Amino acid sequence: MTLDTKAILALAEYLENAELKAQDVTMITADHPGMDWDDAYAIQDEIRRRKEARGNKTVGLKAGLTSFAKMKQMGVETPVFGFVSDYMARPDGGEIKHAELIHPKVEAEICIVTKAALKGPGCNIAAVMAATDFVVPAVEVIDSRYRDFKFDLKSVIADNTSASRFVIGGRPRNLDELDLRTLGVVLEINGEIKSMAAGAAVLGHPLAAVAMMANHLAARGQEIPAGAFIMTGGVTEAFLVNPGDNVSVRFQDLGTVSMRFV
Ligand code: OOG
Ligand code: MG
Repeated sequence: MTLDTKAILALAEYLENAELKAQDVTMITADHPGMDWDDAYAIQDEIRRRKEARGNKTVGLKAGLTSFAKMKQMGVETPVFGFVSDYMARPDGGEIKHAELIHPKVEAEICIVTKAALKGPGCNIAAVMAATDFVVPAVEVIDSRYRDFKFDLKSVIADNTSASRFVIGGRPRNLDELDLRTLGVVLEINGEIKSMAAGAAVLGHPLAAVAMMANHLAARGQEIPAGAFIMTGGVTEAFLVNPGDNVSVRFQDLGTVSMRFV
């Protein structure tokens, strides 16, 4: 840690206000070039504490920057971890108010719900398979609070990995009915195919993102609890959306997730 408690609290407030008011801000590393990974996650933890103190429930954990497409798009090489809150959820087929957000982008995600806790270090794909209750598809709406959606890793971690909205849809399936590596995903906006990918785009296997998350949490004295909803990260690159856009993502064997921006 290089930042004191006062700075952590102030930066959490700065970033959370930017989210809640939908106003972009400058990257925090510009003013705090020496901040480290622990500082970044401490700021994110404080944002989570603020939301929970206000009565918002933390309803899921997310991995981000786990696919090669996303790492390339954002110019980074390391996955990041964050959380989603109850108020971020929107129904499948529903509307998302664009004006509540800054510059939202959509991305397709393969998600799981756990039936047992996962504790690192040493967590691997097999352990994640054993702890997976079911697989469910989602679309994540990310909305970096940073100007022009430009950030470095520490800034985006502090900003809760751009978490903003998410839509769970399709149909849940058991893991033994699926091959998550070859599972195809087609993302369409207004009926036009924007991107296609397979699950293996996420770290070779989407469950590798969950193992990585368990090991990341272990280093911080935490674990993934049973019953946790976990998003493994965008399979394709993310796409900017505008008011009026219809987004529909088809997941092989898992159905479709759709939403409209108004
Ligand atoms: C960071 C969050 C990335 C994903 O699935 O890759 C993310 C960002 O790109 O703004 O959620
Ligand atoms: Mg994501």
